[in-house]
Amino acid sequence: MKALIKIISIVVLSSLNLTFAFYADITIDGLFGDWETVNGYADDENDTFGGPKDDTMDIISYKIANDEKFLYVMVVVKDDISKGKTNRGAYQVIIDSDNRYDTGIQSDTESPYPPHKEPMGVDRYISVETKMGQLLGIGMAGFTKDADKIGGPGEFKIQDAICEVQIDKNRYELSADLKSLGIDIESKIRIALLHYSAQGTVDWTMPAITYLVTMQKAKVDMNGKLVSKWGRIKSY
Ligand SMILES: [Ca+2]
Ligand SMILES: [Ca+2]
Repeated sequence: MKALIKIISIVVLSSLNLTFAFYADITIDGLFGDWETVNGYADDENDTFGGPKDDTMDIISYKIANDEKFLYVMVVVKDDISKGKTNRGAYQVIIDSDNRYDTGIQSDTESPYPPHKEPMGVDRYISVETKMGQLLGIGMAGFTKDADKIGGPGEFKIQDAICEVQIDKNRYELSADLKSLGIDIESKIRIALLHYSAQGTVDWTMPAITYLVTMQKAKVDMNGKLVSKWGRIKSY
């Protein structure tokens, strides 16, 4: 597992500024075999901050995929989520749906987003909520284009969003419908993960990944070399 994570880290480092995409057939059922061929991104281990050490918040790696109707995200954390001791564990996917900094909430101007490079204009977020390690549910919320404050009049719940989540020990997988996310097929979005607990422990992945929502399998634009490399691995 260590070796695998190392390889993933090298790929991520050598591919900064690339746009990744991965059309895949994913079922949200708590089984993770269907994620095997999807690109992985690594996050540092033991890099939570702000509150007491909480390994159920510590992001180790994650994957993003889509089909024609849904965005899929799967995340591996350091320890079993069921061991969580916090009143609120928030496992959030933060999305700049239109890849525009000037719409939604500017992530460098508002808490709870910690300081970071390459900020984004957050338009939607998906939140998986836990209490003392037990799954409470999943929901989606959004910000209007001119929103200026988290929790202000520009924030709204998206009640009819179609979201699903399954947790298996130290990982979870979720889906959310592209329509509610305000995402068009063949468009670029930016995605980051933000985990935080009621105790104030935070981990997140920034700067955000630029992701191309596409119908084409494993399409990676802007750098042909990486495309063919992934293509070969996939077809092997
Ligand atoms: Ca981490
Ligand atoms: Ca935006």
